[in-house]
Parts: sequence; C-alpha cells; structure tokens
Amino acid sequence: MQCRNLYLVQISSMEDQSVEIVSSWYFLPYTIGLLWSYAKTNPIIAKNYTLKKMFWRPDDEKNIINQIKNPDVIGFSNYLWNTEFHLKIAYYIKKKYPNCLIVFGGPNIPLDPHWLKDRPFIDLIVHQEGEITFSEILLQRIISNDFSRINGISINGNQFLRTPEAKRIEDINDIPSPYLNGLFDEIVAENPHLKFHAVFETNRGCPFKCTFCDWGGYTHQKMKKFDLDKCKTEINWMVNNKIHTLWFADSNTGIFKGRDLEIFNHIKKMRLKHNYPKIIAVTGYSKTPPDKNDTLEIQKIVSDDDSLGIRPRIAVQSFNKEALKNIKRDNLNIYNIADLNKSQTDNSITAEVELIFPLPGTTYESFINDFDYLISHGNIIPQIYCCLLLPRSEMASPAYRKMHGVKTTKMLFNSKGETCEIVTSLNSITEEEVTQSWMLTWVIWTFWYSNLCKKLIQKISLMHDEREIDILVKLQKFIENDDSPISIEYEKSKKNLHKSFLNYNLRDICSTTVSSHLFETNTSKGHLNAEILKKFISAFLNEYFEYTEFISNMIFEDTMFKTTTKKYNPVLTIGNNFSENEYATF
Ligand code: B12
Ligand code: SF4
Repeated sequence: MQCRNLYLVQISSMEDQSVEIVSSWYFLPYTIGLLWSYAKTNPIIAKNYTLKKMFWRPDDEKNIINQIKNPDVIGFSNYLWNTEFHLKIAYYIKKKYPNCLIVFGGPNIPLDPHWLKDRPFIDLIVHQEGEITFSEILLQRIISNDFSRINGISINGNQFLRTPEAKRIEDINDIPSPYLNGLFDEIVAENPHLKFHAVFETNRGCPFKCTFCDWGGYTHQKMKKFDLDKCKTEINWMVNNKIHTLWFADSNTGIFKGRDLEIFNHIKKMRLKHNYPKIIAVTGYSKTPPDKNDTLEIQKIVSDDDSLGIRPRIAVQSFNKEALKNIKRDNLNIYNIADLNKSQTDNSITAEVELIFPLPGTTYESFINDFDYLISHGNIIPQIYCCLLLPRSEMASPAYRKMHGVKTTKMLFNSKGETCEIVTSLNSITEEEVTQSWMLTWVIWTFWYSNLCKKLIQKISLMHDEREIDILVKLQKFIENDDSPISIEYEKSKKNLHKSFLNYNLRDICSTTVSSHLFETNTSKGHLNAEILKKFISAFLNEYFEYTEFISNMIFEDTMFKTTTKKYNPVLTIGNNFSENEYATF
C-alpha cells in the first residue's frame, strides 16, 4: 500500500510591535503540531499517511513550493500574519497538483461564503476546533472525496456546502502534546542558533464574549482544562529545550485560583534553576473579581523578575462606559485600580494598560479623558491598539457594523503583504476625529512619555490650572500650524497613519524615528539637538502665554534643561527607567 503524502503549513509570526520579535525568533508550529499529534493516534491514519514536512519558517514561497512533492493533502493554519502567503502557496500547488486536497483552517478565515467561492483552489475550510475534524477529513479521504457528512466545514466547488456546527472536543486531554511526543525535537535540534517561542495552552475557551474578539472561536464557551501534570511537563520540555519565550494562549490567566498560581510557581522554579524561559508572556488576565482569581499574585511573579522585562498588562480596552457596554465588557472586573495602585506603591510595578481605539461609543472627548486619567497615573503606561476587525468576531458581522456605523479601511498588516481591516470611523466618532486622536498620541509619546516636556507641562498645568492633557492638545494644534522639523515629522506620520497596521504603533515610531530625528543633528548622531527643540518650545510658550514674554521666558529658563548635549537613548524614554540626572528634561 502506498502512503499518502501529508504536508502542513503554519508560517511563524515575524513582526510584532508588542514583543519586538527580531529576525532570529520563531514560533514552533504548535497548531499544526496538535493536528498531526491527534490524527496519528488513529491507526488507520498513521498507516495511510506520512507527514512529509511541516513548514513553519518564513521563506521564499518558491522554496516552499519546490519542497512539496506529490502531496495528497496539505493543511494550512491561518492567522493574520500568514494568510496571504499561504494563499499564494495553495494557488500554485493546486495548479501543479490538481488532485491534492487543500484544507484551510484557523481564526483568520472569514465566515462569508464568498471568500471561499472566490478561491477555488481551496477545497475545504475547517471552522473552529480542528483536531477531530481534520482527522475525519483524512479518514474520509481514504474512502472517497465526499466530505458532506463531516460537521464544522465548508466544502468548495459547484456543490458549495456549509455543514452543521461541529461539537467541541469533549476531553481536550485526548490531544497528545506536540512538545512531549517528540514532534518538534528535530526542528529544535536542527536550529540551535534560533530563539524559539512556544505557545502554551493550559486551558481552552473563554466565558466572555467581547465583540471585537475571536478567541480561536471559543468565546462565550466553557473553559476546558489540560491536565496540570501535562502542563508542568510541557514547561519542563520548554526549559530543557531552551525555549526563549513562553506564550500563554489562555484567555483568562489566573482564573483557576490555586491551579494557575501553581503553574506560574513551577515556571518560576524552573527558571531560577535553568534560566529558561527568558520571557513569560501572558496574553490575557482573568476578568473575574480579584478575590476570586490569582491575577495579582501572578502579575507579581511576572514582574518581580526584572530580567523578564515584562510588565503586567491590564486589558482595559476603554474607560468609556458606553464603549464598554457596546463591546460587552461593562460587567467584567478587568482591573481594580485600587489594587493596582496598591501593588504599585508596595512593589513599584509599572503596569501596561491596553486600550483599543476607536470602539463603538468612543468619542473624541472620551479619548481625551482616557488620556487625562492615564497621564495622571505615573506608573501606568498605555498600549494603544487600533481596532482590528477580526473576521469571525461579532464586530465584523453585518448587523453589528450597521448598528454602530463601523467604517473600515483595508490596509497592509505587515511588510510581507498580509492585509487587515481596521476601524477608521463609527457613529460616535468621525474619521477626522479618529486621526486627530491618534495624532494626539503622537504628541503625548513624543513630549510626555519621553519625559521631554513633562516637567514643563506639569508646571504650566499648575500655574494655569489647566489639565495637562489640554495643554498637550494645544501643543498639537501648535505643531499643526508650525513648520519646524517637528511638524514635518508629525505630518509624515499623519499622512501614513491609515496606510498600514504598523503605522499605528506611534509609541515606537515616536521613540525611534522622531526622537532620533530630533536628537541626531547638530553635533554627532545621538546627541540632543537643543537648538531645534529650544526654538520650538519657546515659540509654543510664547503663543501659549499670548506673547507675554516675561512669563514664558521665566518658565522656559526654570524648566529648561541646563546641559544641551547630553546623550539621548530613545529606548530609555518610555516609562520610569528614565534617569532625570542623566537626561535633559524640560
Ligand atoms: C499566541 C498568540 C499570538 C502570538 C503568535 C503566535 C504564533 N504562533 O505565531 C503573538 C503573541 C506574537 C500574537 C500576536 C498577535 N495576535 Co495573537 N494570539 C495568540 C493566541 C493567544 C494563541 C494562538 C494559538 O496558538 N492558539 C492555539 C491553537 C491550537 O488554537 P487555534 O489557533 O484556535 O487553532 C485551532 C482551530 O482554529 C483550528 N485550526 C487552526 N489552524 C488550522 C488548520 C487546519 C488545516 C485545520 C484543519 C484546523 C485549524 O484547529 C486548531 C486546534 O483546535 C490567540 C488566541 C487563542 N487562544 O487562540 C491569539 C490570536 C491568534 N491573535 C490574534 C491577534 C489579533 C494578534 C495581534 C494582531 C494582536 C495585535 N493587535 O497586535 C498580534 C499580531 C502578531 C503579528 N504582528 O504578527 C487573534 C487572531 C485573529 C486572526 N484573525 O488571525 C487571536 C485569535 C486572538 C483574538 N484576539 O481573537 N498572537
Ligand atoms: S477579549 Fe478576552 S475576555 Fe473578551 S472574549 Fe476575548 S478572550 Fe474572552
């Protein structure tokens, strides 16, 4: 009997603004690893199929296509960061091998049947959980190409069909771990120079139903736990295999009180002994009341170890009650600011607060008020995400779009040609206001969180009894009417804003591009160009104080840095790492 050739493709995410993934960092292909680990437990599949190769490393598509020989089935696992690339490979493979069965799955596949109909080279789409369904497909393929009795899939072609929803896997512990069954051993052994990242699932599902989210299709679903022993053994595998970053895939880390803390304590213990993983990254903390979860204790473990370089993240998304209601998060205990503040004073933890902008209900004023709150809390650093419309989220549904006037723009997601859909206006906020708000964050990152003009603005705020945020708004208006190098950089960012997902990362853009521009000229590179800044700030002060030269000069002299050519390191500008003795502060 001839074995059928199976190939699986899940190209790693390479560019991530939040984790600064560099070119030598790669994710092990966990999802396709699970699909095959589960499938090969079936003796018929094991006997009839050979897994020829798993593709995980970003590469030239031709190199990948050339390595695929006589495929019987190819499975592609699709996320925002790899779908367009996968489509290209699938297109060419279908041309070369028309009888090969092309199966697509993963969270980035839209529910709209036209998406599949427009891509005739894809044979099947698996919606939601894939392990059982993929095995059913492989089994059915041996008998015939009639997949119509398999639930949870869409079948392409003349007889286009969407079959009924599949049931979720009863016991997720039936799925063998691709870390523990040796599936990744070769990849790790053959690439000792790479820093691997690993996705770590301790449970599946999320009881909440935030409208912007699609937690692998398991939102508003029962949470199912992987055995604790299996979780600990996976951690040991990651440590022994020098996995650089361990990524929790859990929706609500800390929700299983006792158990989740035990998992983190185990990581901590292993890390102390073996110095791996270097980074523990949590994607979402529990949204249950703080006394019912382990979140604070876990955040402390994650933040205690400075070398991990990770701050606790609090996914607030918005402080606006209307927006929270519209995204179905108004009754969640996302954070307890009192606890957070307490932990900050006790432990000097700097927390990152995640916001999504804009959300239905957000207004220009409410965005400004959110920032008023943020900048008045020194130990909170915002992380502002643009509002991505995830294809299977409630927010992407026609009804929701209609109700909230969701207007979007399709744009580049990364430099590899992947695309995404971003919200650019809503009933509650116009596109102009959205742009204006983003550009206000440009001003805030450049002048406030960089500490460049923080003291100056605080002083003016005290003198004039005006909110710091309102002074920053005035500074923005001033920049817009000015023609200094600062305004030129501002206009550049504004022009490019809605062209690519990466352009919303104004935090990094401001701390690198703008800062290096501001600081590089005049003397040697990396030195503060005091003249540009001085001229700009004094012009702003003059306007602010309505040309009462005496006052503006006085403030300028008082808060102005004394030395003009101190070395400037943009990396240190964000947060509290800043040493005021060493750097210029206005
Ligand atoms: C780890 C993770 C990451 C990692 C990258 C992981 C990687 N492998 O490269 C990091 C931290 C880098 C990351 C970043 C981002 N992520 Co992320 N991330 C996750 C997370 C937490 C886990 C993914 C995972 O491996 N899950 C475990 C697998 C087993 O589950 P699954 O993906 O659902 O797969 C099952 C089914 O979909 C199906 N299936 C999947 N593929 C296939 C293929 C076939 C052939 C078949 C049959 C079935 C099948 O079967 C699988 C097993 O049951 C998910 C949330 C979640 N828990 O799923 C978000 C998630 C994937 N991320 C998401 C988003 C939006 C992002 C960001 C854009 C966030 C942001 N605003 O910056 C960034 C972008 C990164 C970048 N620039 O490239 C969205 C993705 C939506 C989408 N359409 O792709 C998710 C779903 C979270 C959400 N908010 O809804 N992410
Ligand atoms: S954002 Fe978090 S809490 Fe909300 S549905 Fe998604 S995973 Fe669940």
